[in-house]
Amino acid sequence: GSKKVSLKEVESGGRGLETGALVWVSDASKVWAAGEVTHSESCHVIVKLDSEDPIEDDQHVNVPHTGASVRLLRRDTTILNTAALSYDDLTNVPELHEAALLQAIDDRFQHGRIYTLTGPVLLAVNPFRHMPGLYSPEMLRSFMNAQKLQPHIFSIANRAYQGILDDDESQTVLVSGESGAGKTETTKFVMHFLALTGAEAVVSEGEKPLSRVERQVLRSNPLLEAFGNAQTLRNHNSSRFGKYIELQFGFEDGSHSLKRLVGTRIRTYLLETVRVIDHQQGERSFHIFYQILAGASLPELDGVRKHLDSIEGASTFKNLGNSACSELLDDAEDFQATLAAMQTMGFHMSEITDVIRAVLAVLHVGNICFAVPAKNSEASEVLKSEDAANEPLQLSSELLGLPQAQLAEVLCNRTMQAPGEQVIRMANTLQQAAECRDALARHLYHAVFSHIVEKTNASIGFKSEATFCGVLDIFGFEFFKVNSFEQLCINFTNELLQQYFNGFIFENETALYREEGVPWQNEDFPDNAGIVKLLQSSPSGIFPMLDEECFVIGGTSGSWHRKLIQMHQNHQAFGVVKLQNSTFIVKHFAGPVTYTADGFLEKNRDRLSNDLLRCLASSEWPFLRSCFRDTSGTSADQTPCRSPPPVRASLSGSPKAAKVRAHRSTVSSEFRQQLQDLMAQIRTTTPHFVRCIKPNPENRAFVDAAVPDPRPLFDRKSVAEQLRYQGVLEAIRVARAGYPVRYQHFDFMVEFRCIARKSLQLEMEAAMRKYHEEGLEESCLVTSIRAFLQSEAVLAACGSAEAVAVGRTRIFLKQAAAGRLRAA
Ligand code: AOV
Ligand code: MG
Repeated sequence: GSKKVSLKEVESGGRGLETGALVWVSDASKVWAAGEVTHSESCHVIVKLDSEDPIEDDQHVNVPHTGASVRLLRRDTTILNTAALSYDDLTNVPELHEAALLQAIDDRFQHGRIYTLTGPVLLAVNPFRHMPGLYSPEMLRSFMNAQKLQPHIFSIANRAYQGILDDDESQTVLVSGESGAGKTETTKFVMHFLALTGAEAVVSEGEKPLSRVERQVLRSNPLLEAFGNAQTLRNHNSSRFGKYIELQFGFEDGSHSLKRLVGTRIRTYLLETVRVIDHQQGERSFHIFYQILAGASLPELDGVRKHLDSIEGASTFKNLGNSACSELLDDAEDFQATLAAMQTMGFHMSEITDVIRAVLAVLHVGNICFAVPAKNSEASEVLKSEDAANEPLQLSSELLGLPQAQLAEVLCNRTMQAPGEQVIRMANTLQQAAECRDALARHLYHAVFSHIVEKTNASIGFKSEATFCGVLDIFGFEFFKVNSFEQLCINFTNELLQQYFNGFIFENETALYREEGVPWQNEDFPDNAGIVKLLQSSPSGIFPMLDEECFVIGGTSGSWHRKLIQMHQNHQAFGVVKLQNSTFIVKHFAGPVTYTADGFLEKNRDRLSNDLLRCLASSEWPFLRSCFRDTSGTSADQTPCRSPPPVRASLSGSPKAAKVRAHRSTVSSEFRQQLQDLMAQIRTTTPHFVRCIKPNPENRAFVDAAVPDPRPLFDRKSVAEQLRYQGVLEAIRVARAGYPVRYQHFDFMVEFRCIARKSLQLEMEAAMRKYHEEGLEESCLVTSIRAFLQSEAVLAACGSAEAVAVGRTRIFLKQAAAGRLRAA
């Protein structure tokens, strides 16, 4: 069949493609399909597609020069199959574009090479199975103190460690990727390397044991995962919160050469507490619930024995539903690890009991049901259950250390008080009572999670001043069928990180040109500042407007939405969908996302009523009191009461700003403040970027030979999408905007010396031999390359002298010049 193809993209400004040229043709399923030009004429070229199936007829594509939607890119022979394996760093590929990048990662992955470098950025494709030897002690040791950056996560970790050691500068490893791409595993490999390398604990003989801090840091992972991770449709161990871990290093006593872990601080972001209430079919709530149920018979749980014995598995609890078991997880075994981790973190038995008691309370509270009382249809009362021994209200109030009547009262009623007036008591409707109950369960769970994080931080300890390596494991860009407040927060985070990444790539490229001694002016720099501003600038950004609406009397998500449209309808990065009333579009860096405005206000307020707060703070259970003490102020009713954020950022603004925030705090304002602090801190460090990639949407493992599967293991379409929205392609585009084609000196001579006249050719070959065999300096190559470039044939082919620049280690070429040289 023949496709209509535009030649606009091809060899921009060149003479087009010569017969025999190898090309990539844009393709619906493969993204880019390999082909070869078999005819080149004035108005079109004909491309023969490489066929994987030898029996199938050769496919030819007729590509007219104008007016079509299919694209062509030149295909480098060097990027073909096994040759690509030699490219550990893709910046060495002469022509790097989307097709070449995709092909290289694909080929490398098929050969079990899950890591690839593009300059300083590490791409990591998730193999979804154990890779023998890839993270062994020998492997780890081989990266310790190594100078050259290699495509491996240990190499990145080592580089960060060296930065701390040699330059005494703090570092950050920024890990990104979609759900299930491998961010958390990657983070753990980094922590593993950093803990062991400082302890020199990978050398089996004379190995130094891990210190308390090192052990605790490693154990913090299973602990946080038990409380903050859950099985989702995309990942059986999905982190439902973001985290930034600062690993601090200091000289060991008596040593002035080795720095090892001396302290740590974990900060967490946006725990997805709604999961406590509800989850999709096929997903689960947080691991800890199932772990407790699976380990119910353990003596460690004797403190809550009475409340465990009445439970008949997950189905006892409305909020867990039928999501009991997971084929991919062993809850009983994991619970042992959770308990062990808590012990390592210094939790006493009574403290462990407190935590488990609170988790059980969350479950029992979820079981409380309401009914409409006979005499008042606008009110609600707690529904008595038939099983008197297992009354949810009673079990909840016992666990919470509150009188039953008081708990029922604050769920079914609310009080209000205007300044200087009497307290008015109002009945909650059935729905309001249920919302109240759910808010209680969510806030209680959040408090437990915060407590775990705080306790972990307190046990490990944090030095007020020490060089550190931060590791950021935070939700990637998200878009679903329906997108809400959470997605806007997450995508905003990604805009900020992208902005930072763009700046880094730009600086890196500028430095490269400087080092090569090649002048470079690039104004074509991808910039998402406009979108960031649309989201956050005060007072008319999307978030500030949302906050404002939360404090306007009678404000609703609808009124906010109307104001948004009025304010931003002409903004480049903003859009509306016709016929979809409550939606709006934000044109994110990674692509446009349609948000549904419903519920934004409520989610942003997320308040626990003051009545409930006062009630919780009056509990006879000290643990609960301590969780809600700080937030149960008698302040004005408009204070949205959230459980305390895990750890207050150290860099928060002035005390005045903090005070104002306390009064008008919302989820988004608090989160944005946290993010601002985070970015400010990251900016003081040397960054290292890891982009995690999910090879296929089904999480199928690398080489599953036993089961023949027609679906590709490496789904090029979804990988290409990930590369795009993680900014990898954009980074390459920017990097190559000036001179898209680059050759190492030697490779350049290999490729083009045949154009030179005989005598020059011999001269070049002599230089190449000397360079290769005698290890001569690059400069001897440069001399003959300069002579080559000044020869008439070459000058004629390149068009102008500016089309080629000779750098210290590379030759830089404009696209057209490269095309003409190849055709010459
Ligand atoms: P995520 O952190 O990026 O998702 P994970 O790090 O949890 O993803 O990885 C998902 C699963 O992929 C893990 O449970 C492992 O089974 C597997 N995996 C990841 N990296 C590797 C690796 N290098 N080698 C072997 N298996 C690996 V989410 O937290 O859902 O956004 O919210
Ligand atoms: Mg994760």
